[in-house]
Amino acid sequence: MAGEPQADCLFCKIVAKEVPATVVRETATTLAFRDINPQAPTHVLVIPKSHHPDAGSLAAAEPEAAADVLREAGLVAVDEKIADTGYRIVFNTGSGAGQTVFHAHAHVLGGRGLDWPPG
Ligand code: D5M
Repeated sequence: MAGEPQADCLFCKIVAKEVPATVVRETATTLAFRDINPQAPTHVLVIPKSHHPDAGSLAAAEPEAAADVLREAGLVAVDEKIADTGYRIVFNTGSGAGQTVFHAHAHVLGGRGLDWPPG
């Protein structure tokens, strides 16, 4: 069923505390933790606690949870003091776009200059 935890999903295991993560924010519907392979001085992932394979699927099934993820991404930027200098929220969607974990997640990146277009 859409949204239910998946036994083979790394981020569901992080939500369940079966895999450790450096958590920076948590709400009833979301978890924010530091990326294990940071691409910028601040690199935090914000995920819904419910399982959806990508951002579009999340928004279609649970629009309020998708909004929660976006709000939390903005609050991470405030906490990390990158809100004023500029930051990026990225949802890689599909393996061709670099998605490797198929549980919806926002990358919050900042603390350095960010080129456009991204690679
Ligand atoms: O992003 C998936 C991201 O997940 C990628 O930047 C590495 C990160 N990752 C993978 N395993 C972990 C653990 N265990 N903790 C924290 N971060 C992790 P994608 O957009 O799917 O490529």
